[in-house]
Amino acid sequence: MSSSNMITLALSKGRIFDETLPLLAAAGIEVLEDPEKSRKLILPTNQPNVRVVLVRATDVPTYVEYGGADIGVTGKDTLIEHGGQGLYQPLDLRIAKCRVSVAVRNDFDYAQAVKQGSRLKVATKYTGIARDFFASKGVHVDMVKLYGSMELAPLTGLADAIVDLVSTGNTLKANNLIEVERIMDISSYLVVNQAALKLKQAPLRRIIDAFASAIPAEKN
Ligand code: PRT
Ligand code: MG
Repeated sequence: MSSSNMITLALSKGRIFDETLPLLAAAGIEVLEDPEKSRKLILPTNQPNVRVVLVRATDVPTYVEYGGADIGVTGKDTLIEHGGQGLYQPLDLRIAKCRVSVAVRNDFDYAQAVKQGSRLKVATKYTGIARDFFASKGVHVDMVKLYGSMELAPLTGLADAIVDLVSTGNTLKANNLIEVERIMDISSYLVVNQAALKLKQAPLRRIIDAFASAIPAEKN
């Protein structure tokens, strides 16, 4: 875990950073530099004992698991693929919401392709989620692991289907893809290093409680 009485918070740039700012504000924490303008990877805050480290979204659980950061904010998608071992997950922050879905080309016969006992070529960054989902349907999957731009795979013949995050659906639409199944709803979670939670209990509790009080209301 990060040293002595310093609290280190791991965030990724972009939507997670942006949507975590109001929660930090509720804890009286203000980040003193804009990650879009600064090249720094460690950002100071107005609290001398709290700092933010900027890591790739997929690396947040790893940083917190091994104590490179005491706490972090990460998507449930990333958490499931990581496995969540060694992480205390006290709060669903209800931010950065989206869903994991199956999408195909709009001229592809998905219903026919997923009949029991069939094979489907699936491209995704979410191989764990995709494997479990298709196994539960009895569909055999040839998995193609990708790290980005999943939408391209069905358009180039690399795969029949993709498993990817969908928010507005605009990216799928722009690429002539359709969402054929929703696998799960996603939001971001607060994750805490288990040793840090014991050794830095008071300052971490303060942050967890302040975040809890500032979680956006469920809109349904
Ligand atoms: O982008 P980079 O490769 O650096 O990393 P990353 O994609 O892992 O990070 P980032 O910041 O893009 O996403 C971090 C987390 O935000 C994800 O793990 C999700 O939990 C959450 N999130 C919420 C999203 C979206 N909404 C989202 N729409 N992450 C990605 N997207 C992408 C999606 O992959 C697709 O390409 O946006 C596109 C679809 O958006 P719509 O609105 O067109 O449907
Ligand atoms: Mg991204």
